[in-house]
Amino acid sequence: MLYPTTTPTRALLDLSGLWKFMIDEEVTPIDVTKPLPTDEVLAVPASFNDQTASQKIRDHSGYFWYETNFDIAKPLRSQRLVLRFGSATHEAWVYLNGQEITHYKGGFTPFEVEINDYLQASNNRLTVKLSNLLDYSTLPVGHYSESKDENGHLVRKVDENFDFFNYAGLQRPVKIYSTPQAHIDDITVVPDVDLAAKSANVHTTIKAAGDFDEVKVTILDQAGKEVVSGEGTDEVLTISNVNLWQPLNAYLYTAKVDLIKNGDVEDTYSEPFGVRKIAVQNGQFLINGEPFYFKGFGKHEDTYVHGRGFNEPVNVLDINLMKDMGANSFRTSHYPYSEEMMRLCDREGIVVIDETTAVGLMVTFGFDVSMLESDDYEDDTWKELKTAEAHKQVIRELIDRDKNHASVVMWSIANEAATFSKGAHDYFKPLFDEARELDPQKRPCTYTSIMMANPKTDECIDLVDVIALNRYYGWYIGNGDLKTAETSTRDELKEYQAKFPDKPIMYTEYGADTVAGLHSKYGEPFSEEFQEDYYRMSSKVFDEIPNFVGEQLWNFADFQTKFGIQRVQGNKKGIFTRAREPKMVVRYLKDRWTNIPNFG
Ligand code: GCB
Repeated sequence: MLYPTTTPTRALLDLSGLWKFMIDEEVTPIDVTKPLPTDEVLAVPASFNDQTASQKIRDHSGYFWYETNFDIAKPLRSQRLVLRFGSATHEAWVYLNGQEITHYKGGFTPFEVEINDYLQASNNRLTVKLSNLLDYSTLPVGHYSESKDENGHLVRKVDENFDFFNYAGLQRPVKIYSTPQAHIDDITVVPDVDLAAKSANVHTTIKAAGDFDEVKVTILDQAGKEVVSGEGTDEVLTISNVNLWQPLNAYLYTAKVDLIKNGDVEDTYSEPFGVRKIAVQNGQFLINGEPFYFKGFGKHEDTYVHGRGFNEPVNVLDINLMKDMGANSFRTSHYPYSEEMMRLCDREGIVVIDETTAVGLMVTFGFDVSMLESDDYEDDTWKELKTAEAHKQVIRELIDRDKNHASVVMWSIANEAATFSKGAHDYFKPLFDEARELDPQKRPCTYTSIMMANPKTDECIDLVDVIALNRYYGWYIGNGDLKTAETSTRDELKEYQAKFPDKPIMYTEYGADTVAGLHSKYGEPFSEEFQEDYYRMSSKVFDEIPNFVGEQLWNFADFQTKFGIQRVQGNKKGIFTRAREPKMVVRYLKDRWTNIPNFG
């Protein structure tokens, strides 16, 4: 699926703006042949939750409705018209002028539908029913329950099995784009770099539909100058003296694809791409043949008022803050981020670990590692969860969407699943096989592992190319005791290193909740001093481990979560506040990271 843009043959309409909105009380059925019975309006794209003053709306679990009206200018109506949702969280039923035109489940990847057959000459009514329900068959995983209120009405409840607020709605842009009847459907670009010869063979595969005679592919350099061209839907084009896409020094080529009929260009689309080589070898993560060191973050799409909604100025600011600190990378914890963010990372040279929505795959939780070390340890996770189908689907959709991005260097198949529990290997093996099969660029794959999954207990380490650890010594374990934390961090990393000498190891989470402005001359937990001491301790150990290839801390910024006794209006492990004000530790990390080269 191509990202929707204008081209000389394609128009684009953006349906952003105010839409009608209502939650569904499930008392009176909604008649989709009539306008929605509500005067409430909300902005799209954004989560619905934080846009009203109503707690009932904010905390609603169940179904809810959006509606807008639009017109299509007459000259466009002879074109093929496609309605495209950047995402709809978590399930959507779409109606145009009272008819259901598509249904989609999976809250963080795009979907689209042709609308010509359902259009009216004017005042088209687009109605979307959504659900934010999650259960043991969905990703992310939620505990779902039902009860009755005092009037006997059904009350649905989702208890998130993860540590971020279950924001939902039309969180990403909704657009209509036109194409000619003969059109390009998809473009796959796989650069194969010969570093010694400074050249690249670029394999382009084009999917097209309709009536056309030929396909022409032209590769343009960053200045828009033609480098090489060829004909056919399956082509290898060679770029000599190639400019590589490098971390923080991006260079983007463009594959311009023309669909030709009787000598005329029927459809044209330009796909940006970077040329770079990723490999994992001898305990190192190589980008363009050199050992890369990840410096950066686990993040969230989470901002005031927008919730999880697309917020481009904040995306730009976040990348600028990262670059200012000498960071070079982040992980899209814990779901695919907007396509706009991925395109921004391509341009800025930010390295991305691209994660699926697989979070919460653990039905029992505790940090008692000793019981896991017995050979017959078993919990109910892999019996109770029915997520395999949803997991396959999100892997397929994520790779399909992000396959051409130079910024994406690794897939994260899951976050903190019960990989220590019997049945985990049988669950994950087919998913890793699927990802490796589907990715045309054959990137490395990993999952981020929870503390209970250690070198002794983790059943799935053979599946990963890079060992990615989420660790909280000194926070969740031995809170405040950084001396013991230092020993535990060192001992465990050394054990991994000894047991898996060929696998690179990195931290994909480590951090401490820190209340901005709270100071302690004793360096107590939650103070800004403790956060800095915690990171200084961690850094010291990282620098001792030879196969250690990176540090991505938790979290870039404070973010909203469900209520809980460990959460004071959300998770406070940000090194920036939710408003992107720096906490004290930013100065220390900036100093550290600007002195660690990206390579070496
Ligand atoms: C984790 C999770 C992350 C949480 C974090 C925390 O291990 O992966 O989603 O927010 O811990 O702060 O507890």
